Amino acid sequence: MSSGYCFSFGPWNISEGADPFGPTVRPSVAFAEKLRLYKELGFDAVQMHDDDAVPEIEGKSAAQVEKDAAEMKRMLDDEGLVAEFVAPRLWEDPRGVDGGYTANDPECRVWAIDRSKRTCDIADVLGTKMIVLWLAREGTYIREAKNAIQAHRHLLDAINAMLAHNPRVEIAIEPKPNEPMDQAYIPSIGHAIALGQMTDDPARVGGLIETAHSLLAGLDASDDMAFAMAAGKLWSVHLNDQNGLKYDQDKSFGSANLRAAYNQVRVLELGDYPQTGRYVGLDVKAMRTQKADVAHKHLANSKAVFERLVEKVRSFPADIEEQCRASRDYEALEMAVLDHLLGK
Ligand code: GLO
Ligand code: MG
Repeated sequence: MSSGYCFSFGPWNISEGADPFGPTVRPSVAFAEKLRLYKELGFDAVQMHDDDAVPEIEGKSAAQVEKDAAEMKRMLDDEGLVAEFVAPRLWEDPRGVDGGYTANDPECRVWAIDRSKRTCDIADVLGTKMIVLWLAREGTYIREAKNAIQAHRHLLDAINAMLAHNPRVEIAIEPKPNEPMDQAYIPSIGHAIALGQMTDDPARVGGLIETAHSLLAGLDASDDMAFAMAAGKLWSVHLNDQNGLKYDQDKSFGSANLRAAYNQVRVLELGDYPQTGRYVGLDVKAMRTQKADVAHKHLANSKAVFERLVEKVRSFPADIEEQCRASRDYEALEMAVLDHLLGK
């Protein structure tokens, strides 16, 4: 049975396995080879950073950027793939060291906005409207480092500049409370949607919710998704999992907390997410221990778990839910959910 959902992942989800404590453990997989894997693993769309689409973007003129993006579009077409979104990768450039949009150095802020405008140009060429803003270094290690009120206004200026530069793009903010920063400025979907409402064109600003990011903020990812859906602002998801409050683990979907995964799928079903035409994105990492020839299993596994949970949600007895709610017997409802998940 087809679940009706369409899936995406990012090329960085097939990685060499480096971590802050050790070097790479697997050889690099060429970009073209990664693209070839998409369909094989059952995926239709590619999440992209601007410099995934146009490598070494910084040395290139606007015309060259568009030319290279057109070449990337041809590569995607040849594989029968589409770009889900493009995201400006500000956090790897030296000028983004103190955040790009919120850097104290005005020259860095100008650079960040210019680079983001190029990202919008690339999205046009790749045929997607969506820009994702993961605000990696837009925050502080110590509060005294920035004027936080001004910093939020700088974020608004940057988003407004992108909206004005390209009237077609829509911006999905991907909130995350910490890492790499001690404190990020837009730590939750509530902040993201509120910031969107403060922009010049609120209809063109929404959100992307990543499971691990909600958990790191001490929030429930399914309720975060519900909040965004109630506002018509859930424009993508990054499903994964997280074992407690530690570094951002990007574990396979459902691998740490199957019940929480079930509830994320349930809320997407309640909100008729497939009807919105939006993708179910995965943002998952292979374990560092994984050998090169099997370092993509986390993607297929996450998708398989998602699809099996769709079946679980769809086959949950609605009458039992209704009765338990009517009699306010949530112990019985909980047991019914556990029975269902355990296969009784
Ligand atoms: C990191 C983020 C990152 C973004 C990606 C797209 O914690 O989840 O993977 O999703 O860079 O902007
Ligand atoms: Mg993500």
